[in-house]
Amino acid sequence: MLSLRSLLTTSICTASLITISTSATADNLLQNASFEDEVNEAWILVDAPIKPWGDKAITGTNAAWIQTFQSNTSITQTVDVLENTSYQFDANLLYEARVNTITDLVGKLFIEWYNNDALLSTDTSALTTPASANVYDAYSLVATAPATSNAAKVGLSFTHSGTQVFGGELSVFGDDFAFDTVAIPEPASLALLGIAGLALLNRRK
Ligand SMILES: [Ca+2]
Repeated sequence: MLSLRSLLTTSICTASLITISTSATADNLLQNASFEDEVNEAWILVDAPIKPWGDKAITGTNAAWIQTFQSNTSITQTVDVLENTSYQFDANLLYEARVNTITDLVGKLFIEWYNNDALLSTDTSALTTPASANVYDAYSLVATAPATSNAAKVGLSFTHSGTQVFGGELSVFGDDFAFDTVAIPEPASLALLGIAGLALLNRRK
């Protein structure tokens, strides 16, 4: 049976997570985020064509077919950003069941921060092959735009040494990407929430 303290701690943690997850605004800065427009040029696609894969789309009929059996695939889009502002990149990815193993496959989400055309820094998050194939999983990367940045190249890539031949290898599908500002609670706010919880706990004793 849960003690009051552990129950309250759980509640506080849950409240914190809800605060974080709902603080993003509803604006998606990415164009053609669900890949429904096949000729939209917002995305730069390298061996990752947009196709009407009806059974692979989360919404609509199109998804990006990321041909990970090729040696170097990527999907990127460049958007305007504000310096010293935090952003969250979300990508929904479906890994097909592997027939042939791709050794040394390296996947990552990344955000490259630019001041005009000058690269300032890059944030990355490694993509690991999920336990279950043929179902979508959500992957996220949260990072803060450095000072003077005014643009971000947002996307993902898969690379490997390139020894596979076509047919039977792993592909990854992507749909419903998002990139938007996100408010990260400051440590002081979280501490206040914890103090409020402890005060409530003491009152209940
Ligand atoms: Ca779609």
